[in-house]
Amino acid sequence: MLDYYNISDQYSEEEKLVASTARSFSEKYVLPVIEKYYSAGQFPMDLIKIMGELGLLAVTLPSKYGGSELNYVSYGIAMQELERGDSAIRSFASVQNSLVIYPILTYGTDEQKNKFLPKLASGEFIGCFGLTEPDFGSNPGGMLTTATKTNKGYILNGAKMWITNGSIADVAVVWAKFEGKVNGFIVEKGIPGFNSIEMKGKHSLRASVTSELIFNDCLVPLNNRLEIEGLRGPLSCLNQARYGISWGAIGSAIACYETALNYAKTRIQFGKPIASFQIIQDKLVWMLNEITKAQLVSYHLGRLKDKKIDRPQQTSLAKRNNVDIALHCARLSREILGANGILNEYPIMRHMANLESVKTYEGTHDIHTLILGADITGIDAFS
Ligand code: TGC
Ligand code: FAD
Repeated sequence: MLDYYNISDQYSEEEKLVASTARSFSEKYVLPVIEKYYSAGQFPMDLIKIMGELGLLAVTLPSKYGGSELNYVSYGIAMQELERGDSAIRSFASVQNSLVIYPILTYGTDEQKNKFLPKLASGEFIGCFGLTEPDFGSNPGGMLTTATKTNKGYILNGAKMWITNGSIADVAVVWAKFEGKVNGFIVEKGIPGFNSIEMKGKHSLRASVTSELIFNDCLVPLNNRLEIEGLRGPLSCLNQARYGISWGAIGSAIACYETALNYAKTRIQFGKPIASFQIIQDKLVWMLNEITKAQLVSYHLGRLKDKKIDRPQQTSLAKRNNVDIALHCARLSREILGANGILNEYPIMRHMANLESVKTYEGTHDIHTLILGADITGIDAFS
């Protein structure tokens, strides 16, 4: 796999093992079937248990809760390999690792941790994360979903939209306003007043389940509230997921680059392989250049995270840059394949379409521009 600066030589033995485990998983279980699931608009449910057994759903979770207890570089490496298969597989793992296990581990009570974490780690339970609403995407602080407290529990009312894994989830981490402040609640499948509907008609992330969650006087037990208040709760989870996405996007970019390179070396036009033409080489070198830079950014960010000296804005830079270059790699690769580039015989259009979602979710490209702009100028341009 593309590693022009031999970054993987810097990996520990444990990190190398994660790379080979996740790579073989993608090659053995994802690549042979993904086009079929993508076309059908379905998630390959039978892969969940295997990911759980391989430790890919709870990479950094302590082993006492059934996790792999590895570092953030390992988590990133795993996300890169999964997304080389498909963004939907990485999305599933991102949500489980960063958006469901992380908040329960970080803000949950011992009872919540013991009840939910082992089953989430093994894949017996599927999780989802409900922050976005129909009218509040980039600006989650405006959310309308509310929680009110009664003797019996918290009553949730409102709706969440675009929720990955929503209608297949056993456990939803849902953010709602309680007494005017954003709070997190663990909502279990099947409780009265909680419904989910799968969203159809996506041209992107077709192998991922995306759903609407509806709360209609939904009674959540008193002990299912997380111990965190304010928007920093959900945003702290996003820091973890955005970091993983920065690695994942490199996986998509590499899949496109390698397809284009192999194609260019064998496709003959004007009596020569198209790889011999300078314009084709320029496109390939642009990809090599940007993928290598992206790998260095994510690898170094992982080391910062492992030392706990990272800043959220550094994650914004990595997510923003890496998804953007990955999308551009997909477009250049598609051009190199000419008409063949649009066929599902090759993975390029699938990655290109997926990356359009990845560019939007977890903070759009432009929102990350504003986060970085505010950081360097001291001036907040959001409103
Ligand atoms: P702002 O006033 O800047 O901040 C509110 C409070 O939050 C704190 N904060 C953070 N804390 C931790 N990590 C971060 N990255 C943080 N950014 C801000 C901040 O210090 C403040 O704390 P406090 O204690 O003073 O109250 O917030 P704002 O209302 O101006 O909004 C700006 C913001 C940051 C929300 C916006 O820039 C943003 O990030 N919007 C994007 C929303 C988003 O990313 N949604 C993602 C939904 S989940 C998803 O997409 C999953 S896809 C899953 C998959 O399939 O992979
Ligand atoms: P909007 O916020 O309406 O933005 C529209 C456009 O306006 C964008 O280009 C944006 O950059 C721009 N814009 C907005 N505000 C500003 C500003 N202040 N200055 C300049 N430009 C601005 N959410 C979850 O909670 N959980 C999930 O699991 C989840 N999974 C998802 C899966 C998929 C496939 C997709 C597509 C989305 C998912 N999301 C999820 C939602 C995602 O996080 C939101 O789509 C994203 O945060 C953007 O919100 P929006 O789509 O409402 O766009």
